Amino acid sequence: MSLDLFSHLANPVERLELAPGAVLWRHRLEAEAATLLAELPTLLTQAPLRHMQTPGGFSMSVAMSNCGTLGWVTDRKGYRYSPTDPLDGSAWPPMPSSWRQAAVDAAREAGFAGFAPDACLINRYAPGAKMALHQDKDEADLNLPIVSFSFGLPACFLFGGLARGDKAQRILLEHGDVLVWGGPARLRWHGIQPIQPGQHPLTGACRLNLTFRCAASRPEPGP
Ligand code: MD3
Ligand code: FE
Repeated sequence: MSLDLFSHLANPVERLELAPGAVLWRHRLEAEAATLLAELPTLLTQAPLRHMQTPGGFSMSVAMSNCGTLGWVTDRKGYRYSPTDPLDGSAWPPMPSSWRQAAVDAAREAGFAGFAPDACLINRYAPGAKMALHQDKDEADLNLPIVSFSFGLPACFLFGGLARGDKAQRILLEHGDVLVWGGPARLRWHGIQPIQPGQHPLTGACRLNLTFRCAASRPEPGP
């Protein structure tokens, strides 16, 4: 007879270099996930999830909100960062310090010391929701990295190249996974395939993704 003393522990954290500038840690936030996600209800009471309109007039299948001093928004006028929530003109709720710290730690370990996110986009995927292949280039300084946390239902992430038509790799993103994209990987095309139905003990029938960005340009150091 063998005694299982370890099955209650999180899966081991595995670090993968997907490409120059792109690091994936599988299961990195598993143990911390419940604590991090406990911040969500308050944030989403202040700034509810909503399906934004694309400039072309389509409703996004991913429901979104933001926290931090800037938030990513889209409507018929285009994609941009806004200091206020277009639903009511109020400031976005502050970024929880536990979220910021977890993102800053991951960025530093990926080689991006001094990452100072001012924006966190909250993406909620119900089954069937997807994100078409795109580049993230609405931020003022495209040399700065983006950090992403995945929670809940798994997703098939499409990781393309620097040209739209480059062949994309498929990468499974699971609960607690952390990605950092910077340097030569920062402008790679990427997307999320439709989420499959399922239930997760912490998120229920959805996937949550948090992306931490430095959206504003930072002043040059003075003389
Ligand atoms: C690769 N979100 O919000 S996160 C997005 O899972 C976005 O919700 C996806 O793409 C999601 O813009 C993917 C991983 C990610 C985030 C930013 C990137 C990958 C990236 C920026 C450049 C290259
Ligand atoms: Fe993106």
